[in-house]
Amino acid sequence: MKTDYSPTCFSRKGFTLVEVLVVMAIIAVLATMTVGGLGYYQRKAKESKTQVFVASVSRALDDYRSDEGSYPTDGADGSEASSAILYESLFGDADNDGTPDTDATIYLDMLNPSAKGPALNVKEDGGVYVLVDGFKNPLRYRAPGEQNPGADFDLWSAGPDGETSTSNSGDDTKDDIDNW
Ligand SMILES: [Ca+2]
Ligand SMILES: [Ca+2]
Repeated sequence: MKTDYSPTCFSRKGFTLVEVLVVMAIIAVLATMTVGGLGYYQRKAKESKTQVFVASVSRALDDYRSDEGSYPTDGADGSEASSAILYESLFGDADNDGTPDTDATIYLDMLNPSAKGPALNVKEDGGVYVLVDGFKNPLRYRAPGEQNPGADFDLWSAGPDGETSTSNSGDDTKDDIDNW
């Protein structure tokens, strides 16, 4: 039997320009929503990771003080360089060569820059190992602390915008992730 595919069966041979434009507009809106949503969740994940890391580093600093009698203070001024102090103190790598020094205490195992897999929390920055947040920016450390009333140290991340201020004020600091 022969099926009839004559034009009278399918009176329309294609899409009109308007239909094509409408479909394209819908696809564009959906794509924008998907990409925007993805970016939002990626940022949230990095923020959470940073919060967890700041808490881990805080605990390690308390362990350091228990052993040493005080928090590391040399160079702990809240500048980007202060992130190297954290790495050197908590990974027992005072000469910052990527391996713990002889007889040094490691307070945070996860800081090993030569560990297998991507180094999530340590970055070599200009030949110096520093601790980085979920956005790959150096953590900031200041001891004695100025932000916590009676605090021993201030520890913070510049947050999603990657910008911060050692005075901890201004627009750059609104998204910072800190321990106070
Ligand atoms: Ca070393
Ligand atoms: Ca910020």
